[in-house]
Amino acid sequence: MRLSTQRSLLLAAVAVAGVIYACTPRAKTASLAASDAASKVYVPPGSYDEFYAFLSGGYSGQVSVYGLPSGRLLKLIPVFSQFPEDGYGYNEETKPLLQTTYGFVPWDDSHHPELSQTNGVPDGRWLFINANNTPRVARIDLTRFETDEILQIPNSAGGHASPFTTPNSKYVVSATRFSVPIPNTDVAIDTYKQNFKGTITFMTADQPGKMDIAFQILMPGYNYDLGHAGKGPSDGWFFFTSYNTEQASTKLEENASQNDKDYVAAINYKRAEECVAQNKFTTQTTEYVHNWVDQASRAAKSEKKTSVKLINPSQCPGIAYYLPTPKSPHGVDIDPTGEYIVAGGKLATVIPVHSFTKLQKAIADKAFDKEVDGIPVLKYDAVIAGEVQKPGLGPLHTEFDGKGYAYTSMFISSEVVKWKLGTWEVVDRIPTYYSIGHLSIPGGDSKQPWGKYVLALNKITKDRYLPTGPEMAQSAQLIDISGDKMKLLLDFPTIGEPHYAQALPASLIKDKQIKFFKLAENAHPFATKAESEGGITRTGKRVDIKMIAIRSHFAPDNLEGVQVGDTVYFHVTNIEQDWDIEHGFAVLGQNNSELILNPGETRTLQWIPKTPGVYPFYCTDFCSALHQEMQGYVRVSPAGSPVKLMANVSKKTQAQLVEAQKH
Ligand code: K7E
Ligand code: CUA
Repeated sequence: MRLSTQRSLLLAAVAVAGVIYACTPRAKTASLAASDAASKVYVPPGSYDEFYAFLSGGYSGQVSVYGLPSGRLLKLIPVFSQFPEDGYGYNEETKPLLQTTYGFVPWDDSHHPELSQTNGVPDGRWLFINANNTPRVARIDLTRFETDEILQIPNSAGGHASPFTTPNSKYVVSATRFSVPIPNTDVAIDTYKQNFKGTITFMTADQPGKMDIAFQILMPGYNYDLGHAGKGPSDGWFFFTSYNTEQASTKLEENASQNDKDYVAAINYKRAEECVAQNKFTTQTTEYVHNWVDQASRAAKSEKKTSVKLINPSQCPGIAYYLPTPKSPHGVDIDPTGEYIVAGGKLATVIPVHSFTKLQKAIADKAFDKEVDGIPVLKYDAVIAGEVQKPGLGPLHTEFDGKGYAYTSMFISSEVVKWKLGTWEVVDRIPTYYSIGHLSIPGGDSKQPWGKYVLALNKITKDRYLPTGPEMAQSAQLIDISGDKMKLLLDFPTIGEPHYAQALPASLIKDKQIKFFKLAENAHPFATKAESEGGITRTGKRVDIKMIAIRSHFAPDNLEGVQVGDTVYFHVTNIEQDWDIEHGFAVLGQNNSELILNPGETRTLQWIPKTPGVYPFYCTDFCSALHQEMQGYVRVSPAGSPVKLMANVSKKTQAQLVEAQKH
């Protein structure tokens, strides 16, 4: 088929698909009797779901946690975006997590949740997720469902191909979506071909609180899209899709869709480790930020880093190869055996599958077409294992069931297509509503998929739910893959755009949950462990208030001596030692969110009062029958007022405070 014909066919298909969405009210769950489907997703009250599913929040910057098969929303975990519901990114303890070299960045666009692995199987220790806009990778601890660490990625613009893991989570990776000048400098945009480069970054990830850039590989100035680690025989390799091999800097829609084939980059990272050990790299001065939570105080810290090891492939032969791949490939997914490398060419008419065995042979035989910037381009015929013919339109992402089948999402034809590894024949297809992006099978990108369900993560919801104005929540659909034929079971709305999701058996996580923080171990510098330890102190224009929260009061709860012009810090410690007993804190007129306090932890709210008066504060989390009594007052006087600092703590403490103030 001529290129232009193929392209207009695809565009026509897009248009037709659009018409279908607009006009046809879809039959309700055509594929399965409703009661049968309902019984398969019914989790009786008080019972637990079989799987935790972690859905990315896309442009909400968060992760949402759902139970499967019920589709119950269990939790929102804030990661890259401030979250007023629990004070994340607003309180003093978590603000440092959002520091970057661009300053405080309270938002991002997160696409790919990635569970940590042991021997190629998700292990339930951590969840990683990428920030697309200001390239970063975060670690979420799955004993607390909290963001613990965020590492910024220098020499990168658009951290999209991220944060895929190696089989023991020694590394997670990020490849830059946008090529830019490296280091980034002021050049004319039309010098793209000479001056713009890509990078692939390997980050060490197996030590909590110690993520760092292990090394970066300088790549040709293409767009890098997605990646996956090899496993089994291909362990030690990493695969990344690239598009815009045309190196266009304008109107990519047209200009980056010219070449019949773009590339999958095969990176031998064991070879990269050798080159690092042999000093075959350049130490580049650059700046990036590493943020992590100090577990003793539960307060985040932020540190600046100043250099990276940058490997140029021409310095380190054997580190990188290109596999020609039709056409503007998006996802690249490795089957559970580690032999097959499946690419989803957005504009391709087939699903190409490369063979790792053939790749090794092609390298040994030097079956190269040419070289780009020191990277050999292998011959397509020398590496291709097979092509899935007529799969549908717009293949994006593939996951595996561990029984020899692959499931590919088809964006344009809005369906999941099931096909057989090795014979490449399509064996089943099921429509999605509508425009599926990623799909997710529990463990479906790992060595041992748990199978059972595929979750379709759709871009457009249209007529599936009661309308809610011009914008509808995006949607996930749960499909049963336990039999020969896929069966649609359930639709549920998502938070933000659920690009990708990963799921694993609940049993790997649920019994490891921390229920409260031990007060005795709380090392926060302003922790208040008993009512008698509360108080108010002044250091110049800074006022620190230490306070406890317990059902159903704050202590102290009357405070005086604050003046206009002061910056006040309320350090509130929840001294409860029981599961799920939370308190909150908010003060009238604050330019901030509330605090939410887990049992045993201290959180700090900054407040800059602007006018004299008496300001109430209260508990925002309904904690007991006398929750409405859980309140207090802070008096604000004009600057220079003679009103003395006062906190109504026990007499002894107050006497000590007064004594301290005399000195
Ligand atoms: Cu396909 Cu960002 Cu992984 Cu969205 S990406 S769909
Ligand atoms: Cu404490 Cu409500």
